[in-house]
Amino acid sequence: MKLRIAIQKSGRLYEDSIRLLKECGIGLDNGLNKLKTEAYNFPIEVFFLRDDDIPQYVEDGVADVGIVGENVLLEKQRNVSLIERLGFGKCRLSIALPKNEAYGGLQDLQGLRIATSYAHILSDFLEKNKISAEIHEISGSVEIAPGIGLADAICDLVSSGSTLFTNGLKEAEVVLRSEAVLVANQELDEARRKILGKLLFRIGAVRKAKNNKYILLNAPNEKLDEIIALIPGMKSPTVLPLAEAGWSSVHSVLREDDFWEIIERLKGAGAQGILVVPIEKMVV
Ligand code: PRT
Ligand code: ZN
Repeated sequence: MKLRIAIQKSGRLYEDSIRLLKECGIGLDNGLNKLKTEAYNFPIEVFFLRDDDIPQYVEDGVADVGIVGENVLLEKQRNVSLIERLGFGKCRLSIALPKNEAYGGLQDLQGLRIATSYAHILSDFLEKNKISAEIHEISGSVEIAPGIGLADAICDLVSSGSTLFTNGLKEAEVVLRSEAVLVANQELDEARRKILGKLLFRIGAVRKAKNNKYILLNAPNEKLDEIIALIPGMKSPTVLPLAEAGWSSVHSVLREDDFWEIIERLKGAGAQGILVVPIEKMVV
């Protein structure tokens, strides 16, 4: 019994999807242009598909789970379960206008022609905000639509914003914030559910590790209590005596977000030789 996972065949999610599986200790042969491959050390089979097709394949049970952008998931409106956000492929689906057009808020979208490949998401958004606009569904190169007179505005994915900029457009309204997500068929059998559970456990450990750093520092013994109080470790920090009398080495785990602020305070409290190292896997 194997869990069949669909990932993007090539494109923006391909590399991060493969990396995630590798970080989960799943060994795959590196063969591009394949339709599918099996892991040699985990009961999983990987299907390489176009991202647009993944929700349907998972709904139909051709694949059991899939990795796809939340934007695609919502647009395709398929009956699959969102299991986990994966933290990569981040972008936003935004409405953009020609840069010289004044924009004072949603009501300025009233009556516009908006070109998009995300007609469902956009129409839900407009309806929710009681805006009536005309949606022109087109499948690619949405950003050129205003320039060629096809539309007054667009609704498309943005990450750095440089595509909008080079096409003389400006971001006016964020419709959706998206990232890659793991989706699953709604009727997985017991055996596949078990494998999915194992995979999720590993994904959790990899993601937790990414959000945390291992910290080592030296502290004068008389400052130990103060320094330890600053570190919100997994449990309590490890404290080991140094060869030099009166000093200890403190080891613990820090959240990436708290990192700079705590480092400053540790230094202020007398910590020295602070080392911060990445963690590969973290199981708590
Ligand atoms: O061949 P296939 O159909 O599988 O791929 P695709 O061409 O449809 O998708 P692909 O590989 O472009 O994107 C896959 C997924 O990556 C998307 O569904 C999003 O979830 C996610 N993602 C993240 C993005 C972007 N960032 C992104 N910037 N998808 C597309 N873009 C495009 C956007 O459409 C625009 O043309 O990049 C341009 C804007 O980028 P900036 O950096 O100039 O703002
Ligand atoms: Zn696509």
